[in-house]
Amino acid sequence: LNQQGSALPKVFKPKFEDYQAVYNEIANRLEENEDYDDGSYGPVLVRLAWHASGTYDVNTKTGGSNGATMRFSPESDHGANAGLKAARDFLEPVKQKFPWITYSDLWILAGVCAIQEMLGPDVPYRPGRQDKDVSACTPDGRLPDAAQGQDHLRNIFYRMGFNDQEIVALAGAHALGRCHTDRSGYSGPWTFSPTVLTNDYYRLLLEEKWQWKKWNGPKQYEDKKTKSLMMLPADMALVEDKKFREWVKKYAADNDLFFKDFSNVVVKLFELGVPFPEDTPQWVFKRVNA
Ligand code: ZEM
Repeated sequence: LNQQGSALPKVFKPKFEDYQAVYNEIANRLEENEDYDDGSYGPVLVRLAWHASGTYDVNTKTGGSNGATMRFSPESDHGANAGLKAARDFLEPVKQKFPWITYSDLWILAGVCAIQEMLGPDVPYRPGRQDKDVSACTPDGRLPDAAQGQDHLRNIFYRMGFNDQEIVALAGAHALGRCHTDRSGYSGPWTFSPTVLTNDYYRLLLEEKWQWKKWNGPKQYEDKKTKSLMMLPADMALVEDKKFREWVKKYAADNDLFFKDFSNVVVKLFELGVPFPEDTPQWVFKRVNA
């Protein structure tokens, strides 16, 4: 019998180097398919980690990144998760190569890797998430609806345990990636460099003139000058609301402040509802390409 009182062989106890090897594997594959979007799987991996975590409810302590329940229907079929199969499928060979890592830890590690490799701040990481079964799937409607404004954002993010400053800092992730008509129905990127994390999202929100896009799709904004960038109604709420707007201005003016606050709030997001044992180490992974 081993320490757990089980007759099974003692489980492999991975260390920092083992997780760094997983990080390296992901980092080296981010740009393996130049035809995928803007040439990197980074943005969709960040979105997977966010949607795995953002289901958390502080009151019932359900949801969050501890479980990876988006592997299962119905959670995988929730409208908000449309398109995230691309990210889960990208990570499946990584799971096969490193079978000791849980999906829950892998998805968050991939988000951390993507942020760092896309030139974002260091994002400290702790391992220890456990996968749960289908019965732990969260109900639909816990993630934000892009068509709504500030009241909705506050309802959704306060439920996760965030404040106004943290909401604005988190939204800076929209410097990355794009909207897809076959996923959310919306179209286009927020910034001119969707595979590099900067504070451009805030600068563009404040500095560009935004107008309704004339098209048959859902209501979204386009920049008047180039008509090549987009904002969601929920993005625009950050400049319409006085309290949110103060933080947008701060982050637009100071990329270092944005990086510091973004790193802190993303660590908080990625750890929502995770019961780490007392002695869990926290690591910063070494970058591969950045
Ligand atoms: Zn997003 N997000 N998000 N987001 N998001 C999209 C894409 C991405 C909202 C939202 O409705 C949408 C956060 C917050 C919020 C990313 C990260 C984070 C898309 C487009 C929509 C509609 C999906 C598609 O069509 O593929 C709303 C309303 C939010 C409330 C504030 C937070 C917080 C994020 C991380 C910290 C990322 C990286 C993408 C780009 C994904 C990709 O595939 O390129």
